[in-house]
Amino acid sequence: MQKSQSSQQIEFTPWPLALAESYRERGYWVDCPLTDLLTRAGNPGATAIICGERKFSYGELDQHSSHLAAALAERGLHAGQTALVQLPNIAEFYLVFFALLKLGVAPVNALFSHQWLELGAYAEQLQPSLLIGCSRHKLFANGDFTAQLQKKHPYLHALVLGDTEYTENLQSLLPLESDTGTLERSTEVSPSVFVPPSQVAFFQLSGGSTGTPKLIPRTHNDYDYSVRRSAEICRLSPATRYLCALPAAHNFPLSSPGAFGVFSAGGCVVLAESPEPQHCFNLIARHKVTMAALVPSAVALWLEKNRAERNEQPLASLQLLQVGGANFAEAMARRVPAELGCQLQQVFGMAEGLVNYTRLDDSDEKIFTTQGRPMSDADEVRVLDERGQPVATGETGLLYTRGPYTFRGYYKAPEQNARAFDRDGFYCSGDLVQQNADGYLKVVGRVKDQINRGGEKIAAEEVENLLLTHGDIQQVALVAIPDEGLGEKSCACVITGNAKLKPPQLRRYLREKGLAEYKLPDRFQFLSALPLTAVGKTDKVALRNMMSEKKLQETA
Ligand code: AMP
Ligand code: DBH
Repeated sequence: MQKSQSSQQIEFTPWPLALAESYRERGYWVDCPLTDLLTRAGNPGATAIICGERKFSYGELDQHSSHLAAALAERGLHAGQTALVQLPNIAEFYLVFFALLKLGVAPVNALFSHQWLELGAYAEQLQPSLLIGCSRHKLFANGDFTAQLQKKHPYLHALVLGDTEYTENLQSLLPLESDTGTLERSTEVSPSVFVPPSQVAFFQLSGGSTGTPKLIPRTHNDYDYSVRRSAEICRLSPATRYLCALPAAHNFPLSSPGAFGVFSAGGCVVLAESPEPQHCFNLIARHKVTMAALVPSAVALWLEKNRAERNEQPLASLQLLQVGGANFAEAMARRVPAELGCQLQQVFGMAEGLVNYTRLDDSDEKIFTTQGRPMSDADEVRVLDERGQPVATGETGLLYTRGPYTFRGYYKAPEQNARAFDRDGFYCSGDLVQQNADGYLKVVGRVKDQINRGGEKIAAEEVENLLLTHGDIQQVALVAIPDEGLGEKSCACVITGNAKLKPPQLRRYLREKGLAEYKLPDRFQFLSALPLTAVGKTDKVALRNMMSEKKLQETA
């Protein structure tokens, strides 16, 4: 029986009709699928990706992704389904991404640092039909995790890529399970499915502030606009050589303007395994990289390394360094052009939508002291006090926003959505900002219960809930403590009746629960009571102050 169109569409909260129409009329939404990024620049022979010793042209990326899409279709995958993908910074990340988009299967791209707790939570929410992992990750080093997921989700197809020559692996993995020989595959096929560009293309990950990680549906139209506009602001061209050193799945290196922006302009993405300075400096020199994106903690490492290598010029080709994801100190911002010899751009963005940039022709003052202004004229920003009233220009308030690429609701999370959006559909990011008269924003703090560990976001509640399942823990609060390298680290304040309880035991406990390593508390502090607010809730502000004043001693 033919499935109806609506049953093939993935659920999401749409923009109100009138707004959607105005976004189209004003040219923000152009109703093109994101897969058009591969052909938009019109030069199939140009190199799109450099990954180690391998290069992929636009034509190859287009063709390989079509083959993969066709092969997956032969396996029974079809539009309207979802996929759970976890790949490191390798070309196959994009190849798989585009294959799934061509098929109309919406992926969530888990970060490579995620473990089974995160992946399991995404699978629970999405009920995916396909799992793609890589044996470089310990979860996929043997078949246990896959088998475990398949037990819960019996219709889950799984592809695990080996550790070398991934593309060949992808090809060889494609035959149906029952097949012994190779699969006959047309080289021309692109599965002819039609997912309207107003619909969900994929899911972005929220840094979160709740117990379970939340998923952000992103449509073709909204994401494509954010990519096009970002590429324009950053003046990308076919000559752009972009170093992707942050995790490829993250919204910043994916779309601000990130790899997708580079594809839209016909430039080249050079993949780095990590932001480690020596590795990146080698890649910059070897491939004449013109642009890179980093979090502040990585900038500090680059500056240090660059100082140590005084006489060499490893960064000679680098014209623009984008910095975002976490608070960036003005003093360090000033050092970027002075010491690395390239222009700085500050980026304040979120996987939920709104992205702010300092512009390339802004004054030094703006570039060093602000986190930029919204990329789009259609971005609506309100800075409100706790009663929902606008604050005066330049005063601190909560950031609320809506616009043509800011989502309207987390996936299947009505309670969370009721709290995260106001009556006018403005999303409250939980950031405390100041907006000056010409619209530039400074991020001065946050009210969401989150720790920003060098750009990696930790929802306090998620870690607290897990620790509370430990029989010896009566109460717990996770708070941020200042850290020179990362900006913030996490400290778990614990109340226990067991005087023998030690941090290594608790870390082991969390690891066994399948929690990502970066979410494990950096410190544990055993207390006899937690400070309370007037209404009896844990007073995290007081606790944070206590913890940062105290010379913390780990009872390891
Ligand atoms: P996420 O929800 O994981 O996409 O993280 C987005 C959050 O990262 C924002 O709401 C901010 O709290 C933080 N963030 C991103 N960029 C910056 C920046 N340039 N300065 C300070 N905080 C930032
Ligand atoms: O931190 C972020 O999430 C972020 C930072 C810069 C982001 O999503 C972005 C740019 O798009």
